[in-house]
Amino acid sequence: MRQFPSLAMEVEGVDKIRQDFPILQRQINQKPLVYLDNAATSQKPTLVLQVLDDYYRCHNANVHRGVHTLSEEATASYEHARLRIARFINAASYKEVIFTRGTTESINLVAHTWGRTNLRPGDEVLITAMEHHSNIVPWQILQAQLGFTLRHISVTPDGLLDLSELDSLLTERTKLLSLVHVSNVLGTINPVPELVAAARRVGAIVLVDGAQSVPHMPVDVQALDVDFLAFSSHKLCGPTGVGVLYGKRALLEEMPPFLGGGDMIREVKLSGSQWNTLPYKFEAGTPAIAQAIGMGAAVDYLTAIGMDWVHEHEQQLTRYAYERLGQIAGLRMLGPGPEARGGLIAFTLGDIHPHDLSAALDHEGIAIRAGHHCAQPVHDHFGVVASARASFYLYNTPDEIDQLVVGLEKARKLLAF
Ligand code: 7TS
Repeated sequence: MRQFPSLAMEVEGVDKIRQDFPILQRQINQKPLVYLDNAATSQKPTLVLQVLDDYYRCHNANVHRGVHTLSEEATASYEHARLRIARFINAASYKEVIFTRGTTESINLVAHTWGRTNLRPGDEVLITAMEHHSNIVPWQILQAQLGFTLRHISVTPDGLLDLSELDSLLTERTKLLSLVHVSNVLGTINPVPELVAAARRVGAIVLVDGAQSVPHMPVDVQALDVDFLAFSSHKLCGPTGVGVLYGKRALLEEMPPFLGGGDMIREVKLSGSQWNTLPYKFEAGTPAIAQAIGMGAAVDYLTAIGMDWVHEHEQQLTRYAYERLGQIAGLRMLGPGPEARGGLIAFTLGDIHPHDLSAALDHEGIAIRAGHHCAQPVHDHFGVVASARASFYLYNTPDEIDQLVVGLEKARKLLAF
């Protein structure tokens, strides 16, 4: 097996980190790429690219089935990735880490298995008004079939969860509280420990959508005491097509399987089947093997940098961006001040359509996201159809924020007032 260059444990600064990401050398429209669309997907370091390449060149085989060297190597790498990811979120056991296609599939898995078994008319599922569609629609689909009640915690004008009505929303009828850790539009970091404590008092379980938190800050499932945590590889420097559902072992043991097929069974007879043990019970068919191994490498990379460092770096960038963007006439930021938010800022600029803004910035080599970011209800709440969003990661710099500000000023003069 080829050896990969070991990661420098000492972070000598963002310049060094930037060298790990080949795509950051690209020119877009004859300008150096300024990549500020990390909430949609992050870029990938050389380490992850090398691991993917090495897997396909040297070890490719199916997992958990072949009694031959390649299959054993592939299985060992796949399971080793699971172990490192379990450690990354401090799961009590690798059995609690299920590979899925990503956050969306993880939430759907819980809806289809735990939800279908445990929810009936009269029960309530509580979400929030700042959810990504992937934590709204699965519950709406299930609600139509099972007839439980879906309620939501509202959002204050500051972009925080309105906890003033929590006592009437979270009651003995509530079976599940399913909420986003960090909003992909408002950036709000929600008070998960406080909400878990409130849910415990009424006997509800808690699912946390960690799509925008796990890549950006230390997340410890045991310290948070969440029942389920969903997150995606592609937002944390890993490949697309894979993600994780963390679940507490006792809950996962009780849940029926999600998809049926190979690998998730212990024994199949034409008269009936028995399910495999955890985590395989929830992994039917050939999994995204290379991607899961790549995700393991991404987690190694982030661990070597240090998640505290990543979070602090983004906090500094966000404080700076908040101040700089606030100086642009007509620019309205959605969500709370920098002290309560993660590394992203969604905004509108006068009457300029966010798509036009994004296209104008692209001329300058700057990538942001424009649209409703798969979170229409929270945009409705703030009376806008769409927003532009700049989102940061470990390789972004204050200089890139300056370039964003210059680009926005230019766009403002070009497109409107
Ligand atoms: N939850 C949150 C909070 C998200 O931000 C996203 C993706 C998802 C769930 C779904 O993740 P997936 O990997 O299953 O697609 N958010 C975004 C975004 O803000 N722009 O593009 C994707």
